[in-house]
Amino acid sequence: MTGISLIGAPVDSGQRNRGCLMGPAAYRVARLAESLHDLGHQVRDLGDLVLPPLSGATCTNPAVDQLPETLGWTQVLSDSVAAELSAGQLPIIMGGDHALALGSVSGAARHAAAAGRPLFLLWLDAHTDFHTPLSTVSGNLHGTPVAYIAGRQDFDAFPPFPAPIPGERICMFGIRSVDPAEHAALLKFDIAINDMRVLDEQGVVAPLRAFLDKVRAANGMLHVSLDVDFLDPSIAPAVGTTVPGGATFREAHLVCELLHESGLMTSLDLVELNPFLDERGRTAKLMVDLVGSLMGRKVFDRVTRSFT
Ligand code: B3U
Ligand code: MN
Ligand code: MN
Repeated sequence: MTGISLIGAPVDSGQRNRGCLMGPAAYRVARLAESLHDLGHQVRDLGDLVLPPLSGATCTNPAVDQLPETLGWTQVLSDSVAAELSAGQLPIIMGGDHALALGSVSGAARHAAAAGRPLFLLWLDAHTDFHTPLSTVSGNLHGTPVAYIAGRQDFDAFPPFPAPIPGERICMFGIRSVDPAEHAALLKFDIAINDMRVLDEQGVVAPLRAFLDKVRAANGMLHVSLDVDFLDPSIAPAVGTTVPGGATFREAHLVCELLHESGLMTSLDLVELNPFLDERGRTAKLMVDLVGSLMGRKVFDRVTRSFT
């Protein structure tokens, strides 16, 4: 039994396809809390976070969109995630676009530093989200959290990231869209980038086990950030930035089941669900199912047969 805190984060400031702000409501309609409760967990829904009064912050890159809003979300998310972790809870952040990870991982990093434990990051995404506010071409800040978390420069408007996570503690899965500026910067970091080529050749088990072994050996905390576009758009259409060739239903469930068996995950983001783009709630339902696998549900009950 785990104490789970559901944190609604109606963040829509990290990109320009409006609709992610409906994500927390969609997770509630898809019965996320009830499904976790049915798995035997104690669940508290803390409701939705509220954007604090906005600053007048600006950025020298004129493309950057909605910086004050994203700064506000970063602050409230960081505080909320740090508080829940300190209370011994497992926070699940119901997004909201991926800009929310600027705050959620910052909160997890603050807590891990206070607890004297190293924080690891598992990034399940089609994208590396490794832009800085100065390198982004789209100006969409949902493309920047990993750069912030890894301690890259040029986040002047943001609070300094508490205890940046070294590249060796970051692992990505599902990658299939990387911009040239991100690519150049990633070469300077030792991040495990398991792109779709790696998954096609090796499957998810070996690379994921290798990463989880490192987390366990270091007695680390593990933040998992699950972007809907990690999944193939044919099974998860409700996302603004679909990229073909994503994780299948079985691959995604297997990742979640392995994570559950490891017992290592200490916080979780659910990001980029845009219910406005969904088909009869199927993406929201799939995400709820995946969280079920993450928290102990087996898709198939294994049947042991005896042939003697
Ligand atoms: N790298 C591109 C595209 C992108 C990043 N994250 C998402 N899309 N979801 C950018 O705009 O930074
Ligand atoms: Mn993302
Ligand atoms: Mn993405």
